[in-house]
Amino acid sequence: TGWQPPAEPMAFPEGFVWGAATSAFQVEGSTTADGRGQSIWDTFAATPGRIRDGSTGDPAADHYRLWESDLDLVADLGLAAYRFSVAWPRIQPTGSGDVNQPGVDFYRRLVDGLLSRGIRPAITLYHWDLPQALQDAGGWAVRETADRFGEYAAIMFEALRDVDATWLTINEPKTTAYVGHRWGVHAPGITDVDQAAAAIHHQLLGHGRTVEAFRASGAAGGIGIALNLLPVYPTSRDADPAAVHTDAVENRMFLEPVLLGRYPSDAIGTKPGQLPADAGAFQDLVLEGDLEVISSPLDVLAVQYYGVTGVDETGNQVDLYPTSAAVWQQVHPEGLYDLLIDLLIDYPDAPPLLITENGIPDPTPEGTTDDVERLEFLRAHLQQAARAIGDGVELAGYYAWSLLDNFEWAEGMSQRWGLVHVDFETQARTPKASMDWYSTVVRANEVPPS
Ligand code: GBH
Repeated sequence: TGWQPPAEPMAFPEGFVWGAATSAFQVEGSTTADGRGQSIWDTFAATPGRIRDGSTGDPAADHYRLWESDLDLVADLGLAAYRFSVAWPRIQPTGSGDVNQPGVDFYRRLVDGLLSRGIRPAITLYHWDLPQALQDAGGWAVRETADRFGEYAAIMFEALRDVDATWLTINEPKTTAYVGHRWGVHAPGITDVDQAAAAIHHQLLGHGRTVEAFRASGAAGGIGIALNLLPVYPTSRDADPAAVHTDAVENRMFLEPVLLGRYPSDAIGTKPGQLPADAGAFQDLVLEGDLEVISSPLDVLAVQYYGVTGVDETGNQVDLYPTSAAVWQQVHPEGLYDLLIDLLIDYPDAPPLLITENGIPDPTPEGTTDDVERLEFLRAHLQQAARAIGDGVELAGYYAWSLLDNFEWAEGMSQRWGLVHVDFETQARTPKASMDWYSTVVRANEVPPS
């Protein structure tokens, strides 16, 4: 619409961090190797009807066994950074107590392999694979899980305390709360809005405790949280109030406690767009001192951007822009600019930003290596990122989602998000056209015009 990209390449600041991302359950496979315990996603994937194509976390992209050649690939592609997650059940098979040393050793090898190739690690501590034993004890709906998370995180800080890494506490607490506990489409498959609300607070509390554990550990590097944010556009004047409430539920419910030390007053209630949970019960979960812990200062705010939503006057989310092969993804590159600028205005004291996920699936389940749509998606979004930097946004880096085709949660292996194609029969890796293009962007530190 309004803004047109320049005819010349758009340069990024010196030192801008270019990477690609994965997560443990989505790529590793080997779900029973070396003492790994069971996670809620193992349970969920084993439940008939939960995963579209019936696939499980085994072998996924077999990365637990192929990690070394995968790191060679990352290096060959010229990426400066790689984001992965630690599978909590590899570290503590039942989510508490003794350390499973072979699990820690795997991530130590991975990190050393990155460092020896000159690649910066970004390490997510929780990307949805909760130990099943903790779910059996109530999962994120209970407060104890926040304590357990802090303890697990401390194990990892100790094990990797010498590493200059970007640590991320929790990946998308919103998704775990809403998709996992309200809609039941993700593990643990619960459909209870009050448990969803409780899961928000307990994840954020776990996040805060983990930040405290990080400071106490004296580990190198920095720490943040990865929030998936969703710019909300009202479809008419009459839709304005509902859009404000939707923004509270989708964005401010997470941004405000983490950055400002308070929950928004308009997220929970019975008005259009609000989270229809029990607001009183939610307040009862928030104990004295919790919000101080949750708002412990961060080194980075990680933003994951996939698209936007429209909201009508009844509070329903409606399509304003064309969707990708993922029905929930309304593709609108300018939404990334809007989001970054809104963060700059609304949270002037926020730490520097990092985009830790952005991407699009292949148009068909079989996938393609001639992925022009993805290439153009990346180009358009990187142009908007460069534009936002030019307008004052402090953006430290960008990680494409995803390095590899992988296990796409409820969609199983039938939705491919990789910049590298994976043949799931042979586990052969083939960079797609988008990856070849992205490599040139990374090496030049600028995004060319189309
Ligand atoms: C990210 O979530 C995840 O961090 C990553 O692991 C994932 O592979 C990637 O996106 C691609 O999906 O089925 O209608 O209930 C992005 C946010 C939240 C979008 C859950 C899909 C499910 C919608 N996602 N949502 S629905």
